[in-house]
Amino acid sequence: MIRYLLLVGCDINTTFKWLLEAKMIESASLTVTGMKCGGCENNVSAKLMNLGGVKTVSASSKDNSVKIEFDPNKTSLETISETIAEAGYKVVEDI
Ligand SMILES: [Cu+2]
Repeated sequence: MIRYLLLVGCDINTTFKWLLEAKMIESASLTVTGMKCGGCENNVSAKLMNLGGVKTVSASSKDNSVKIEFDPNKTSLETISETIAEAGYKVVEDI
């Protein structure tokens, strides 16, 4: 019985942590021009993944888009935009 309760407690804890983590992740889709090929996509992805707090990057030269999931406590959209610009691509502001 005690063992059972401990297991349940453990499960709740894990679920709670997962929910907390999911809540801290923000996703965004940026319009980025200047990427011409897979090399550009990899370049953008690698530079963004090097920033602490970026979880996933999906760059598409075809769609002119960079989709990201990041922890807003560790980085910001501003930093992400700057990093893309520094890599030589243009982030188009959504109006
Ligand atoms: Cu390229």
